[in-house]
Amino acid sequence: MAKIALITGATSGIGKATAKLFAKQGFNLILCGRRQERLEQLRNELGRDTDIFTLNFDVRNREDVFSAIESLPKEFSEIDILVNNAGNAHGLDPIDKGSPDDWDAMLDINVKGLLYMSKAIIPKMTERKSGHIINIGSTAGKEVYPNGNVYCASKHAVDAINQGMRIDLNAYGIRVGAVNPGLVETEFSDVRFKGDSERAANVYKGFQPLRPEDIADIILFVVTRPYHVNIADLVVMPTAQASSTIVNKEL
Ligand code: NDP
Ligand code: 8X3
Repeated sequence: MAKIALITGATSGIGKATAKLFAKQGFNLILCGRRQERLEQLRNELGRDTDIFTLNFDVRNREDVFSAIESLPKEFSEIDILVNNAGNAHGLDPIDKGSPDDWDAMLDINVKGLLYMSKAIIPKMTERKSGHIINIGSTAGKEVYPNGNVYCASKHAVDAINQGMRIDLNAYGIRVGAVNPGLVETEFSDVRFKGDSERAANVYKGFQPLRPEDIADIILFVVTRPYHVNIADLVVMPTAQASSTIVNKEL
């Protein structure tokens, strides 16, 4: 029987590339995001290869998260793989100049949204003693860079939650691991810089960043290992990147 994977943030970037790759591999998919038009496009496109169910909700809204998961039809209700990917950065300001609205957004989406999704889905995994959770962290969850303060804090929280989940779900045989990318060219910087596309494009200028498909490949690798192999924590950067602040533009 085909495995069922739920991907948050499937309407763009890493989540979308993962949805496309998973569909090709025959996973049945529950695709989540707020942009309904994009969800419909994906359902039409990927529905040719596999069974797709879409859910439109904001991960910040706890009630909406739970009712979305409860609304799943029976054939999609036993989720084998949860890819906790929805997330973003808002702003890149020193701590004294940062906007509390930006801080709320990052902590509510990247941390609390991930927790709500996990809380809504894990009980059925523990009941079945089966499941695999992939948390999308970041190099920003491994080191802090100038002006990254709260985004880095949110991804450090994902790092801690990933470890905590692995410990607490170990008794149930549920696999938990994180994939932590460096610079990937997606809509990430457009969102961070609030639609300033020139500033966003500059982030990836002068070197070859990762593509969302590179991360999708890695997520597929993680979920297709034999059951006794759990990739617990994986960091991946463009070859040009050595750390959050060191990027070689001479390559
Ligand atoms: P994108 O902006 O391209 O995609 C973000 C996705 O998250 C979209 O599908 C968006 O869908 C969804 N999303 C955002 N906010 C919400 C919300 N409140 N509720 C529901 N869904 C939401 O960025 P990436 O693909 O780059 O980001 C994916 C993940 O990868 C994030 O967790 C990010 O932090 C992480 N990451 C990204 C890196 C990069 O350099 N790009 C590097 C390291 C980690 P919609 O707007 O339709 O809701
Ligand atoms: C995204 C990586 O360095 O652009 O998580 O903030 S970075």
